[in-house]
Amino acid sequence: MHQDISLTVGNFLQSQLCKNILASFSKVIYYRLQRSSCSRAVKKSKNGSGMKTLNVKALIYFRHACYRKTINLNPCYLNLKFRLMQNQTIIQYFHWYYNEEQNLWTKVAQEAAHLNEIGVTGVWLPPAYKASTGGYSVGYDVYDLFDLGEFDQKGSVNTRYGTKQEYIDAIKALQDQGISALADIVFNHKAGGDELEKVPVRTVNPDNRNEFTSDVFEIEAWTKFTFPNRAGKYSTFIWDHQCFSGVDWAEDLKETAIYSIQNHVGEGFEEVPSTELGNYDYLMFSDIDYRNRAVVEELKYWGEWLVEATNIDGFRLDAVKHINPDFIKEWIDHLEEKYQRKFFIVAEDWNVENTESQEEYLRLMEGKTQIFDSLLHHNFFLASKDGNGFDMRTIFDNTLISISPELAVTFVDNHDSQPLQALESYVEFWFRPIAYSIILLREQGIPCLFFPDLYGGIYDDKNPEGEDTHVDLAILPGLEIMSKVRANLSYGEQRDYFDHSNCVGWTRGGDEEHENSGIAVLLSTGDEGFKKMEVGQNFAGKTFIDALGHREQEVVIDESGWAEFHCDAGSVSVWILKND
Ligand SMILES: [Ca+2]
Ligand SMILES: [Ca+2]
Repeated sequence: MHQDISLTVGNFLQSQLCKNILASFSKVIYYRLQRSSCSRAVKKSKNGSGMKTLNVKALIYFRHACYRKTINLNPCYLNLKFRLMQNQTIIQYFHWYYNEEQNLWTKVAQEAAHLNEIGVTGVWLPPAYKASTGGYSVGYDVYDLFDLGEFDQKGSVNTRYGTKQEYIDAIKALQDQGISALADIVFNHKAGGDELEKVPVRTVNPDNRNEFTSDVFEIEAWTKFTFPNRAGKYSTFIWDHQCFSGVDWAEDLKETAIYSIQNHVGEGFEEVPSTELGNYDYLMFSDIDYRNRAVVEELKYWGEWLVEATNIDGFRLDAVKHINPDFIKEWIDHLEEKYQRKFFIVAEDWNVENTESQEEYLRLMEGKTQIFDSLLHHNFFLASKDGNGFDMRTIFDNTLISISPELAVTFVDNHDSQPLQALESYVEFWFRPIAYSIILLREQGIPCLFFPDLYGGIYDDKNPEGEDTHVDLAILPGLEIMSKVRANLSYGEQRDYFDHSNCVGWTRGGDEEHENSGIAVLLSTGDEGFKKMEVGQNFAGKTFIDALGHREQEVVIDESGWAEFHCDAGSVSVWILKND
């Protein structure tokens, strides 16, 4: 694995190997490369020497050339060695109502080999630290970031998902399968303070948080966090009202309002990406104030602690539109600098209106994070409701993937959009295979599967009208097949046939590195469909079959590389080379 090769950096940048790495490397790095002096060499490498063997030494040369730094070998690169040639696929490994008997950390460890088998390369795990509602919490009401299920706080040692050791074991089990583990990071707020403090506040207009509606007065608020049962282990930092920019509950007055905390770093809210409601710094609980340098330093230290305690590979950042973006950048830079490695980072910047705010966030972040494409999810939702009334030629209109495919993480649904949750906009079942074919089998974007589509989910909760409601999310047929097709066959030139309002398709021409690669996808939101599409002349005379098994016929590619492909009504067919 450590054998030397006689490639200079210059030779390396000209090689096919370099091109292959770029094709499947973190898209963030590619984004940065496009702006660097390497870009010309990289473009030229398309006509390179055709090397096929990957090795670690070459990767180090490569990184050295990109960053002009000495880079130490670490397990991250070893993982890459096996991952370079494969499309990336993430799974959100939980949903709001995860209620299986087995705790989640144990389940994911047990499932790691299966996830690898179906082509998953990254697993987004839910918030792992103790929340204010202890063992019941989904995890977003974070109480103590240093308690990963280790201390008897908030009613239990374990979190809803297990203990610290089970979390560490789960991450290790994933990494043993070459899968990256992503931690869910909640930096907007803290909940469940240990002690009351007298806090000087001013109320603001809830619809325009820039507008004060009172003079300064004192309330009693739960803004002091001392973590008595952790007793200073890992960190002695005590949080108080100097660390927060707002709260919404006055204990002494028993009153809810948006209280802007008047602390030593400022009297109003921080500037954050979202200007909804005038200023959307305040979302819930005790809102963290990043103008306080002690807070910034504590959370940078916590990041180091987390990386070293868990060996995590990357992060999903919660609610970034409510958080000071300078802090996020500083935090990422700090960890990448300290550990001399890239973390895979995807930010939640929920928006279903327009691309402008997401473009603005990418600009602010300078390409340091990927973003979930909530706009594409929204289009899926609308299309699933409209049936054949939706013009599938417009499915990518007003989406992140259409303007910044390198940085888009695509998904069909998540824990907020699932039935009975806050942003409920669940894509209807009939359309889900179509939506998954679009995120899994095209070149653009890194797709994120949703746990219930793979495992199902059965739960009860109140609907918005307050009525008891039973939900049964079925396992999605064909999802594992499409995920495997993505991992193994969906490579090469993409040809698009988005030329009909209900029936659209595309092909991938295959490449040399992936045996039998090359596919054709045809979907219809209306009647049974057919379309002539080109897969490439190298397939002339070859037979294709529907991997999903909806269509029983075989399709033979003509001598010019074209064929007529078919799909059922309201369905998708994924055509792959028939194995003789
Ligand atoms: Ca905030
Ligand atoms: Ca804040």
